[in-house]
Amino acid sequence: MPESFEQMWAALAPVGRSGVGGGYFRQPFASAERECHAWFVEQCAARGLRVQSDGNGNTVGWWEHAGASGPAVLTGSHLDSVLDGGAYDGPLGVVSALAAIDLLRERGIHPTRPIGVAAFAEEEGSRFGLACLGSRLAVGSVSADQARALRDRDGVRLEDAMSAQGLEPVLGRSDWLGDVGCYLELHVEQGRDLVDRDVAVGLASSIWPHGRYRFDFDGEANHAGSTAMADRHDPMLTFAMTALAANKQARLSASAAGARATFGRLDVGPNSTNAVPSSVTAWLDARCETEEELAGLVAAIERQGLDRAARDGTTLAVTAESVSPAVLFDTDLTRRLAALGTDRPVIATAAGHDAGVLAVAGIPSAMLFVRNPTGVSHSPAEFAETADCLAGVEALADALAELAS
Ligand code: HGY
Ligand code: MN
Ligand code: MN
Ligand code: MN
Repeated sequence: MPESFEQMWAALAPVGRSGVGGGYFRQPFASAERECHAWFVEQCAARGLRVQSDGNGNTVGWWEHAGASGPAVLTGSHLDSVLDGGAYDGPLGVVSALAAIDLLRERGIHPTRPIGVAAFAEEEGSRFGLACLGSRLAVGSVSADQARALRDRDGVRLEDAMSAQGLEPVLGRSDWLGDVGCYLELHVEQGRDLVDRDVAVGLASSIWPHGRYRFDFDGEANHAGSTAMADRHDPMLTFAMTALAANKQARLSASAAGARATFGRLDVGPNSTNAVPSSVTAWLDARCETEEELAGLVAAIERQGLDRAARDGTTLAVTAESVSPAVLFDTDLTRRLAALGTDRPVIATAAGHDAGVLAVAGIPSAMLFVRNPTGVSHSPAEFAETADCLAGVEALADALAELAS
């Protein structure tokens, strides 16, 4: 008997918040306290969905009602998380998709098109550094060779991580996407638009362009005690001034919604208390409303970092590791879904999603957002009221009935 939304959530959410080893990846590419991937396969099987795992770590449960044919309607999201992330970002879309299929069946609706529920791999790029790795591999916007060059923080190759999880790595464009006519992703809102408008469900208009840039600061290791301040070439100082410059530069943005710049990850070599570091590697996450502004923001931060490095006698090298272009979701699809509800706002988001990858690859895509009372995300504090989650399931079921009948 398929579990209800509440039962599925009770099983999955605490696992998602458990924060294994300072982070919780919840996905085949990494060890997980409880294999959420295995949980997803169980839930698909409990519903008689045909489970398909592609060679990129993605898994899809297909509901192919008797006689269903034609372009499939794909829904779902991701099960992986940022380090110590919340329970809703990703899993809410997967659990809601399974619950929406249950609701369609309860309503006696038999879709004439196949409906797929996807669990895309490594959407956060938490382990291999590339956002939406699974969906990018599936659509072919990241090549198998690029993926093979990826290493996690311990130097583990992607294919070895997949094999260790019992997945057959056959990296490259997934043929199953060819049968997909449109993709609809339900996601907890990562912001406060819906709560400020007092609305439970909304839609996405677009995703801001954004990227992840590796800043390598190199200096001169030395003794923390016997080295005079004037004699140091300290990469931590150059990093700190660059981080300050990034914050200032983002605040200077002329755009209404403002730019975003975050250094959230840092590696220090050799990471000793009593030694001036030899190197500092920092990762910048930058986001703007336009690609032109994003390029300008990153260039300005890099320039100020280089100027500071010249002053400190250190060096800086910047590498773009993951760049996501601006996304406009399918307006017809979004308009059809907006018409299924009342006063459903259509809002832009600065958070990236697999739906953005599929949209850029030419698959008509749309997103449903569920109200997040605080707007907080990428934090254990991320939350959504069950009533709003169930409103999201209703909205998703209505949308699937509209699109797959
Ligand atoms: O980082 C993001 O925007 C998304 O949560 N992957
Ligand atoms: Mn996220
Ligand atoms: Mn997400
Ligand atoms: Mn010593």
